[in-house]
Amino acid sequence: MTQLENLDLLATKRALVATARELGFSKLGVAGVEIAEDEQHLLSWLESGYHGEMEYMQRHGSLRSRPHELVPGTVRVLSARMDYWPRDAADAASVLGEPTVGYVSRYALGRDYHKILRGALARLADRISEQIGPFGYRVCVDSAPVLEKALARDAGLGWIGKHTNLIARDAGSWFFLGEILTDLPLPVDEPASAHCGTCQACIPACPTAAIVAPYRLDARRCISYLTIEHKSAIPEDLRAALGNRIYGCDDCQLACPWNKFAQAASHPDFKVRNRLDATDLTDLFRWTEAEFDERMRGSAIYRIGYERWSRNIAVALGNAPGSSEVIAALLHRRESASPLVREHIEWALARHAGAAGISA
Ligand code: B12
Ligand code: SF4
Ligand code: SF4
Repeated sequence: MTQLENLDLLATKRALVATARELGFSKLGVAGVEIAEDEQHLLSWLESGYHGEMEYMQRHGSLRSRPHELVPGTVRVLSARMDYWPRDAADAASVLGEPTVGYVSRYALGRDYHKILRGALARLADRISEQIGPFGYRVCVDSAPVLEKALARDAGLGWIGKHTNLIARDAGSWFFLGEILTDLPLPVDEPASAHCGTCQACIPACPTAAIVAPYRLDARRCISYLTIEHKSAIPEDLRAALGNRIYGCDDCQLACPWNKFAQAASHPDFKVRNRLDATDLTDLFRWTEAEFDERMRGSAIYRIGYERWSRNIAVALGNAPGSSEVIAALLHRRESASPLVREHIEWALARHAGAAGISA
């Protein structure tokens, strides 16, 4: 293990910051492990049931706000951000305004960010241990129970906006977060100050009214949750509001004035793959399971599987104008679909039948 008394902690931190930039992160900061106030908000959020079917949120409870209990010996959290806005993607607002085309959230148009960030953070830790010798650490990206936004705020990376995403003054909010939990007592950064001010633009911009109060998200209503995390049927009363959003949702961030300062992704793996930025819903719905597996491998979308993907597209087809192509695409999958997908196909067909004045 590293001999702490011989280690120049400030120089180590400078090396971390510089190496993080070389590895594609736009910023790295250092936070302590105390986030007691955030823990209270987390517990009250869980108590309200806002996590829905995300039972892992309930299961981990306060462990999420105690990195030193998750990895004993942790005294600092290195928090890093990587920008993902895909510069060359079709314009988000135009796709959202075109109901026959599927809208895929900007973060999922390229390769799965988990692997990219985890790989880069592991390389960062390796590079530092080459300089200072072995030290205790664990890399986390999303999957580990860590309250990433609160720790990133304390590391000076940005503030939690009223839509509950982290925002940086010089980068908006289109970035991912990743952390290294460590036993190195590096100098901590100043927490970032908040700059939402009197703005509330994200709250009415949400299609499903999921931001129930500033900083309070009822995930059960959030389209990101409904299309990605929620495994069973999408509640009928929310289906129309999904529009053409088939994987995730960006509306609250698109409404945020700070995103005029957003930075485009520099990592090549965030480039659009499989024309997911603007493909007709009918084409997407005709993919077989084998085509889904082949095209989505390496994408975050692969994790939801063919069934949930098909369920989401069936809802969007129910929200699209009832052209003969849309009806034909729905009918084509009707018999072979799983019970879950079939129920959503029936809903979509019934909507079109209703709109055409024909009894469902
Ligand atoms: C669960 C989860 C979700 C859930 C719940 C979201 C949520 N707000 O919690 C769902 C599936 C809905 C979701 C959606 C999205 N997610 Co998500 N998600 C997570 C995950 C795994 C845990 C988040 C968590 O701990 N939530 C617990 C609740 C309690 O936290 P919170 O709502 O943020 O509440 C905090 C504050 O708002 C405040 N607070 C709460 N109540 C109150 C009340 C008052 C009065 C006050 C003052 C404060 C306050 O305290 C809380 C603790 O700090 C993190 C990764 C991680 N390990 O952290 C990614 C993460 C937050 N997600 C991320 C992304 C990109 C998204 C989406 C943009 C994806 C998309 N385009 O579809 C959307 C955004 C939706 C939104 N408006 O937040 C990124 C965010 C990056 C960023 N810039 O902030 C993360 C960090 C993943 C990553 N590694 O990059 N996500
Ligand atoms: S991601 Fe979409 S549904 Fe979720 S809070 Fe933001 S605008 Fe609402
Ligand atoms: S839209 Fe306004 S209120 Fe919402 S997060 Fe952005 S600055 Fe804050």
